[in-house]
Amino acid sequence: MQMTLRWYGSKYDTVTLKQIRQIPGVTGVISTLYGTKPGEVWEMEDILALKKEIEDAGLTLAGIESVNIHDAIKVGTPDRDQYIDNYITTLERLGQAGIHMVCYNFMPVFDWTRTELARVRPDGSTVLAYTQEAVDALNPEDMFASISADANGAILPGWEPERMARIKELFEMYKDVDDEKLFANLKYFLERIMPVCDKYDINMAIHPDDPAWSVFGLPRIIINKANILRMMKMVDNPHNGVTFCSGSYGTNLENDLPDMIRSLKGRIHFAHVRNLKFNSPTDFEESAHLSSDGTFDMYEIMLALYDIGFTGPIRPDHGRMIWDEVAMPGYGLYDRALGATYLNGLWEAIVKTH
Ligand code: DNO
Repeated sequence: MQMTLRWYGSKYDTVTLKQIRQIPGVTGVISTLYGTKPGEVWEMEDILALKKEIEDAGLTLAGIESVNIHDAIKVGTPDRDQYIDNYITTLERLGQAGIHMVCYNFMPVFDWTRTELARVRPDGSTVLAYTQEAVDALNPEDMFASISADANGAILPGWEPERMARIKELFEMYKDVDDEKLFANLKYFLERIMPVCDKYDINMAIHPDDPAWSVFGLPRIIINKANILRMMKMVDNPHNGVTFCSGSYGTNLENDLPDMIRSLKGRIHFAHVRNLKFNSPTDFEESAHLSSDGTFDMYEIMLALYDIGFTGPIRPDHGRMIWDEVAMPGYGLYDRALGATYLNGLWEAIVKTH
């Protein structure tokens, strides 16, 4: 595996490439052209400039998170082919630039959802948190207002203001889309992009829905082992793979994370590894990565990745805000650096004892 950190680009991120380069064992970053909108074709010169900036800092660009999917593709409207063509052009250019892993998600309207961005933990750190009760008490517009008010001035991925300004329209678009329709639209999209992925050896890595259940009545399909195996079979190509995100699948305590990992051998192209602490099955907060700080056994998760021969990029996921850092919630330097170091430590021990 290759240890990486997510980096939003020098225009958007409070963390620098120089800082990332100094975290022991982190050799790459996962990045994106953060200023692009879903549906746009990425310019080759922008892709190459991003890659060069990262390589000049002594790191590699280990993959893209995310090339986002336009709603026309998820809803399956008549203009979807145009947006899929654009996506294919972007993939071609990424392939030509030597980039072989692309993370994306197929969540309607919202990307990941949290109800608090700065819940205070007993040690004084602040973390992202979720309670179903809070979601049930809010309408989607209010949810956006409270999220953006807490974001330390950052634009959160999936919560871009121009997108949220269209929230009513977006809900309207999805009103006839149920789980089956969403599966069918995902299949259609994957079948169209697989030839370009085969040609350039691009591993597509779908990110799970977070939390792993329906929010605000919207369909959500990338939530559990049965659905993900269905997705793997419906387009049975090794380039059709997943981002195994422990913190997203783990929101549903019925998901057995090590077992899911073992069932996805050969199809996990990217790993997000983080821990959650549950206060009740519908109230959780993002703890430190350490097993004893949360609910998951991080050793078992890393062992399962080792057992399936995982070689792709991995990253510590959201970190806590500690040591008075001010950064995009979940994406500060300090706690993610601790997370990377801890995961590297677990990995070293597993490698030496197996
Ligand atoms: C949240 C992230 C997600 C993820 C996308 C992938 O912090 O894990 O925004 O990047 O869902 O497309």
